[in-house]
Amino acid sequence: MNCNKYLDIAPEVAEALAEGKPVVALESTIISHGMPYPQNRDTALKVEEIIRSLGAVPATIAIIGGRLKAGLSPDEIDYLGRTGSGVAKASRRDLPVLVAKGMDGATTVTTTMMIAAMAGIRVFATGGIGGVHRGAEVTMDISADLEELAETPVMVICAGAKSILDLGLTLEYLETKGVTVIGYGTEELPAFYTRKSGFGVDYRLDTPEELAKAFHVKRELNLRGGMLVTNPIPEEYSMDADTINKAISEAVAEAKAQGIHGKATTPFLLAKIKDLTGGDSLDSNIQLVFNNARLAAKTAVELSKLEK
Ligand code: PSU
Ligand code: MN
Repeated sequence: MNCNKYLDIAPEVAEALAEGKPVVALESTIISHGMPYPQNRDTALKVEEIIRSLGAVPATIAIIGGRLKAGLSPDEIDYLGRTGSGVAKASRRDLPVLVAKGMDGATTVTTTMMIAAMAGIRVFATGGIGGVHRGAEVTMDISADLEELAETPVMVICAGAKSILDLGLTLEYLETKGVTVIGYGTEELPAFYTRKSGFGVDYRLDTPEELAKAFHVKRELNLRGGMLVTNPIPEEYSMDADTINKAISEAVAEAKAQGIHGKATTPFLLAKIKDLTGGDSLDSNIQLVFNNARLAAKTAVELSKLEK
């Protein structure tokens, strides 16, 4: 466990880390900007329950009153859910000012990885990551998440990336940066709402033990950076590819027409897709987060055996 004067580690999380017990980090932008209230709060609380039921300790991460928090109370989770996009979406570049001014921030994959690493947490479960946006060859819109994966030693377990992104360019970028992309039980990169994307991953691994071992070896080799595990949405919750791809194309066209750019792009697209698909995409989204939380908890349990 590490110390930093701006970091507050919740007592339950601090105790687990001190004893080498498994801990799973969770992000908060998915709560504030990724889902509507109250489903966002209920999902976040249920994810914590799932992680506990599998023998790990959850640490939901956010910035509250300028403090970097590893581990939130149910009230803090409710506050982020209720306030929604009224809370700043905090990426790496936002941290200094939010902390200096004592503000609140919802952490993206980037800042959740940063704060997890500061606390000594190695496994992180989320829904989807940011990546290279469609049209990035003109807009240069490339998520800071990819740089963080290249630098910060945290395993990120997600359901792949939505095709609001250019998945091919996202994989090229990760390859350049030396980030291993693993498919859990699959050779194909999952596309969040669907199990298939048409793009291959670097390696297929089939058990939490194998995931833990690969990450452990990476650490022992002193290789910097994280690892990306892509876990396909369970078949019964996956969406029809044509339906979702049509909604995504419409959302991307609408964002372009309205001149949406910068940090607003991803939340705009997520909200638009949810509107266009009714409740379906939200249900799928919730289920894939549960699925990732289960895999992350099992992997954290295996990793704690290797890193005792
Ligand atoms: N993709 C999703 N759901 C999300 C996000 C991305 O399917 O909630 C959020 C995550 O917090 C991710 C962030 O780190 O959006 C990426 O934002 P940007 O593209 O602005 O880097
Ligand atoms: Mn961006």
